[in-house]
Formats: sequence, C-alpha cells, structure tokens
Amino acid sequence: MILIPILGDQLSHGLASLNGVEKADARLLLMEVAEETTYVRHHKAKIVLILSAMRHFADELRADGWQVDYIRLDDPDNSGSFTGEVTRAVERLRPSFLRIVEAGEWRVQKAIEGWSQSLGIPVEIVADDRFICPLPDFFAWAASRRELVMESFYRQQRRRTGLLMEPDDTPTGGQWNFDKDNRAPPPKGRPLREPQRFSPDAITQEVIALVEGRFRHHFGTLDAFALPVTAAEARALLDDFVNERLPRFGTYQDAMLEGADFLYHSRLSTSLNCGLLTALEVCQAAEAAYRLGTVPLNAAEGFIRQMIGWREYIRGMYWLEMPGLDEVNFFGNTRPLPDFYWTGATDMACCADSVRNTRDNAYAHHIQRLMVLGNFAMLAGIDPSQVADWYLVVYADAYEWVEHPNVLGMSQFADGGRLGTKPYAGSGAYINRMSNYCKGCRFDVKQRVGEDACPFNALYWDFLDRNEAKLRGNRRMWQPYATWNRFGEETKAEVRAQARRFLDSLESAAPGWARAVP
Ligand code: FAD
Ligand code: DLZ
Ligand code: SF4
Repeated sequence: MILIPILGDQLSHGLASLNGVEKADARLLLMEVAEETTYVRHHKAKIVLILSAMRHFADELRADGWQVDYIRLDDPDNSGSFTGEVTRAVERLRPSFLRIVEAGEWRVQKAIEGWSQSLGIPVEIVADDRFICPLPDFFAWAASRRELVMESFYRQQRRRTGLLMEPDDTPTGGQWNFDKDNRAPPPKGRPLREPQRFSPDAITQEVIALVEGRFRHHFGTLDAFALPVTAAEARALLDDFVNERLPRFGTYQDAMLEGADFLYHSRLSTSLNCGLLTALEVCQAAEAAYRLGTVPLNAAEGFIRQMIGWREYIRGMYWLEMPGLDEVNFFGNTRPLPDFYWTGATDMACCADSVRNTRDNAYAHHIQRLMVLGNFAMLAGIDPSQVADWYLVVYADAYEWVEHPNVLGMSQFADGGRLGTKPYAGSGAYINRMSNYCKGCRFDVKQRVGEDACPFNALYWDFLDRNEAKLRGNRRMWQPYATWNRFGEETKAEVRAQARRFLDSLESAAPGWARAVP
C-alpha cells in the first residue's frame, strides 16, 4: 500500500502524487497540525481558509472513491507536526512506500527530505506540476543570465504556454507588454463590483468556532470571511472576476481608492495558492474572454503577465535564493516594526486604510502592499525580517515561497537588487497620483517639512540620503540623487531633522504579535 500525504496548500484533484495511483492501493493523509497553524501566528482568516478547504477537499476525495485518513487539530492523539503525523500513519498502516508532492516552503521540504531515513521506507518526492515552469528550467534560465529580469523570463513563459501567441510565434497584438496603458489613476464615479462572496457553510462555521476559540489572540477579524473553500467556489470567483472586473483590471492595476478593498483585482491568490485553482486554467479563462471580445488586450495581457510572469518568477527566485533569503538585510535596517501595522492607529490615511483592509479581509491589493505598507517600512528603515514576518502572518495568500521574494526582494530591496533593478521607493507624490487617500488625510502631501508635512516626503529623501553609498552606483537612481543633490545644505538638514523627529515618534509593536514570545 502507498501512503500519500497531502499538505494544506496541495488541495488539487489533479495533484501529481495521485497520478496513475490505484485508489484501492492507496491511503491519502491530510493533517491539521499545530506546527503549521502557529509557526507564525497567522491571521484568523488564513487558518479558517486552510482548515475548511482541507475538510471540504477530504470529503470530495472520499466521494471520488479514495481512502482518506484525516487528522483533526483537536484529535487527542495529534502529535502536532507533519513529521509526527506521518510517523504515526506509517506505524498504523505499514505502507510499503510514501509519495508526496514537494513542499512550497523550505522548512517543510527539509523535513520531508529527512523522512525516508527516519521512517525506514522509500519516500518519493514528486515535482509540483501545478506551476508552469519546472524548477530545473527556471534554474537553467537563471544560470544563463547576468541579470534576472522578469520580462525576459515572461516572454519565455508566453512561448512555453502559447498564451496570447500567434501561429507565427509573435505576441498577440504585436507587443509583449501593455504596461504603459496600465497606470491610470483611480476611476472617478465608476461603479465597482465587489468580488462574489461565499457564505460559510456548516463545515466552515465549525472551523470558525474552532479558530475563534483556540486562536482568538491571533491578528484579524472573521466577520467578513467570504473566501472560496472548494474548487467549485473558486471557479465561480474566477468567472465572476473575468465577467465583472477583468475588463478594467489592466487600466486600474496600480490605482488605490479609500474603502475600495478589491478595486478591479481578482482576489484569486488565496484559491491559487492552496490549490483550488491552477495558474493555467485562470490564464486560459482570461485569454478566452479576450478572444471572445469581452476583455481588452491590455487587461488580458496584464493579468496573464502577473500569473505566468511574476508568480512563476517569484517562485523560482525563492528556490534559487533559499536558504540565504531568510537573512538578507542590504541596508542593515534594525528599527522595530511600528505598532500601527497591527492596530491601524495612524494619522497616515493611506497606511490606516491598507491596514484596515488587511485586518478585515486578510487582503490588500498589490499597490497597497508595495507602495504604501512596504514602501513605508523600507523608507523608515524597519528590520526586514520583522517586515517579512508581518506579511507572512497577515495575508490569507501568504506562504514563504511567494511572500519572501515579494517582501524581501521586491518591496524591501533587502536582497540588494537580485530581484528588482531598483528599490520601489516613492514619496507622497506617488501615492497622491495613484489614489484619493491624500484628500482625506490630516497630513499635507505637498509639504516636505513642518507639523503637517506628509511623512512619506521627508522619509523618502532621508532614505536616499542614508543609503547613498549603497545606491548611487545604480543607474536607475541617478535622477533622484541628482534632484536630492540640488537641494541646498540647509534644506537637506531640515529634511533629515524632519525624518528623525517622525521616526522617533513611532511606537514599536509589542513583541509576540507575529511569533509567540518563548
Ligand atoms: P491580482 O491583482 O488580481 O493579480 C492576479 C494574480 O497574479 C494574483 O492572484 C497572483 O496570483 C498573481 N500575482 C500578481 N503579482 C504577483 C507577485 N508579485 N507575486 C506572485 N504572484 C503575483 N502574493 C501572494 O500570493 N502571497 C503573498 O504572500 C504575497 N505577498 C506580497 C507582499 C508584497 C510586499 C508584495 C508587493 C506583493 C505580494 N504578493 C503576494 C503579490 C500580490 O500583491 C498578490 O498576489 C495580490 O495582491 C493578490 O491579490 P489578487 O489575487 O487580487 O491579485
Ligand atoms: C497555512 C497552514 C495552516 C494554517 N495549517 C495547516 C495544517 O494544519 N495542515 C496542513 O497540511 N497545512 C497547513 N497550512 C499550510 C502549510 O503551512 C503549507 O502546506 C506548507 O507551509 C507548505 O510547505
Ligand atoms: Fe499617505 Fe502622505 Fe497622502 Fe497622507 S498625505 S495619505 S500620509 S501619502
């Protein structure tokens, strides 16, 4: 008999470990374990999502004829870890071998790699073919380049999949990329269509009760929990996105509007990352809508680029850079994470709204993550490992393979530019251009110094100043340095003092929010 453990982010009926297996010869094992629910103190909604999706998936597998062992979190014999539960299952079932799809996180993969020896049976680790680019191909691509630029990887992925490609091997519309059409400020007076909501059924309600009890001290609220927890619900959300929001996705991809938590975004990342949807099926749905004429090319291309470009590139970079990525700190930042990242209590309207969205929905869209919360942390010199812990805790789509490169590479530039060609640093002017936050803010986005000055302004210049030795060699930073160096010495001193006063006024978060204090 073959034992097939399935992890909480592997909830796909087409999972590679199930291919070609005789149902009568196999036992599938799903495990709710304390180690996974608490290695960081995840947002409550993330725990509800995973446990509910696991329970639904186990029921679907049984209905499909599989024999499933399901270990619940409150099982009195639960050992609390993947290794402990797999060991118990091997003792109970005496399988002749074990097969598992490779893990999405380094720490889990390392544990799995030790199983064959500790269990004394063969363990077959199968590649995760839900990703479009196999890891060996990514490593080969990376080895052939001096600079690991996403755009060149993306073009290769377009050719690999044939998505938005013409028979003569040229990109549809004659261009690979329509990014310049995708930077419109927020739409005025245009009705927004919120993503479809999925009311918690009896299984989800039971998990909500469990989480409200056992994890009540974790960050976040569950009042708005409405995420898909089955493949059928995730497919419905995909259809809803393609019909209602994808047509404007491209144009308003970088926009922000106070209180508009999802704008034209898909909200599909939670379903994709735990396996309820595959990257290929969502891209095919977007392409089909373009071919039917219901979605413009800039939207379909923009979305497909996020999926087969960014998402796959980020995953490849994680495995290329680990385990070193855990430790990166290019700027040597040491400031603790400010308290407002947990409480939302700040006068900065952009930050307050982004944290509120995060708390209520375990979600923020890309520009809130990158240009508001991530940008602030980098400008303020926050310790990148504290920033990474925060992101891993608060978003329902966060797993280390996608969170680490996005946070430590893209948003904090803590890898010194392995992933991005320059830091994503912006002053208040950027946020003002791309949102309506500044209109309702107590700070004045036009001012650099003074009581009412937008904190992003002085922090931006102070960041450049503090890190000049590290950044001035970067061609893409020449223009901002040229501007800074046109400021007189008096102005520079005022900016530095303004930044210092603001940073000194920041309250640090109490320890223990992200990881339990030992
Ligand atoms: P949409 O805007 O609708 O985009 C469509 C899809 O494209 C997403 O569902 C996602 O699967 C993919 N995608 C887009 N950009 C990226 C990217 N940079 N990396 C990987 N996939 C991408 N995404 C996560 O899934 N988990 C994370 O923990 C995560 N942490 C992030 C942290 C920071 C600092 C930043 C800047 C980005 C992070 N992202 C993360 C990427 C991106 O912000 C989210 O994927 C996106 O906001 C999810 O919302 P959506 O499904 O509505 O996305
Ligand atoms: C995120 C998560 C949580 C909260 N709980 C579980 C769990 O109890 N059982 C499980 O199999 N997976 C869980 N997960 C997802 C895992 O953390 C994820 O599968 C690994 O990190 C991938 O390497
Ligand atoms: Fe954010 Fe500054 Fe605008 Fe306020 S003024 S919303 S702090 S960018």
